[in-house]
Amino acid sequence: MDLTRRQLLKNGVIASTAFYTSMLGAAEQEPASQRSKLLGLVEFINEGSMPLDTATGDELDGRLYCDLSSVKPDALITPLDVFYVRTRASRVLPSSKGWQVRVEGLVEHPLSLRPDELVRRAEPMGVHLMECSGNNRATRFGLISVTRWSGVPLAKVLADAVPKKESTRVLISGFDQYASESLNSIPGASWIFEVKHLASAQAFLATHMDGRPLHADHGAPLRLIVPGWYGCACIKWVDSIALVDESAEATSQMREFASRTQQEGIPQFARDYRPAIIEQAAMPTRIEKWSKDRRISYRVVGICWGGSQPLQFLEIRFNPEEDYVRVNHFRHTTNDPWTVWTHDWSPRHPGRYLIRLNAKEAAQARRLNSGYYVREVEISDV
Ligand SMILES: Nc1nc2c(c(=O)[nH]1)N[C@H]1C(S)=C(S)[C@@H](COP(=O)(O)O)O[C@H]1N2
Ligand SMILES: [Mo]
Repeated sequence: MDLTRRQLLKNGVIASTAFYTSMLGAAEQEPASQRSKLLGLVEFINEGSMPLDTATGDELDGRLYCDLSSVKPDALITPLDVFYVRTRASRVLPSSKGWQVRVEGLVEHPLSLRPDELVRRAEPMGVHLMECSGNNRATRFGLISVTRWSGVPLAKVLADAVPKKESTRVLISGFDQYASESLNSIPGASWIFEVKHLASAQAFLATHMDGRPLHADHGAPLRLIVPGWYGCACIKWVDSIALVDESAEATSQMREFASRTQQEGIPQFARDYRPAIIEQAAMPTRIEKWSKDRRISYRVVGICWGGSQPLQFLEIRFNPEEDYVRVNHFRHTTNDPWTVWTHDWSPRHPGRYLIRLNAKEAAQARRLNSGYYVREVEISDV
């Protein structure tokens, strides 16, 4: 049902007040005499041209960019088959039957855990967003998704192994051998976290997405999820959890992603890395063209995510020479996962518009403030 609706929407043939009112809430229903008709979507321009919602490539160069235009207030969770993928499963990935996760390093009781044990211990872990730190205009911002996760809290696994007093950090590594060489990425995914950061973020070893066993491309049998952190820290195909101390050097993955996770230079030691958290961000994801009483108007739908405090308001600007105005329909109650907002827009002239959001109250929003999430459209009818 939802798929058909998405396809219909893309072709602009849905003209239903039912859909319109589902976005506005019953209070703003329009009388039947003033029927509104959704004419279609306006595509963003000057972005990558790769296909969306389709897996391409293999292993380290395998990707799936999800189509954010289907995110709506009533469709917050990304359909599983189009949850973004950055690095597809290795062709030489061992079967999960013999898989072991070693809990090792500075621990009193080294452990070797089997995936089926962890699946038995899995509990609901909530709905969380994941975004690749390399998500940008060239990737059509398709490297961001939301799902409902289950798994085992990392704190429980660590407690079972009893970390030694001198341990302060945790090195989490995944299986990263591939049959073919990558053109763009360095193999070897592992990240070092401060124990207290993993605890405060409520990190977990995920076993299920949206009630289904993890797919190989998403890190089966086990992957790490650190809510609120960039995807590059969310190691897939986890096979080792090692307690380390302050002398630990940064991993190749941390160095590769240093600038994208806003580090100062490329620090040599793990202790000199800032948490790879997603600061407050927001962007438009869909521009609807409507006819209301035979007049053309537009509705911008977008998302707001990251950060640590809900915002009272969000501002939007259509081209640098215009002023920021408050987004009409914005209610922010959580920083994870994303919040969908809508804004009514009646551009005065045809032409190109650079749409940009501003979160004045956010403590930190470096990417957003740098114009990183700006998106452009060409409006022909006003
Ligand atoms: N083992 C391993 N884990 C990994 C990676 C990888 O290449 N190898 N890529 C990371 C990056 S950069 C991202 S954005 C997320 C993507 O997770 P997904 O493909 O399930 O969306 O996985 C992370 N975990
Ligand atoms: Mo990533």
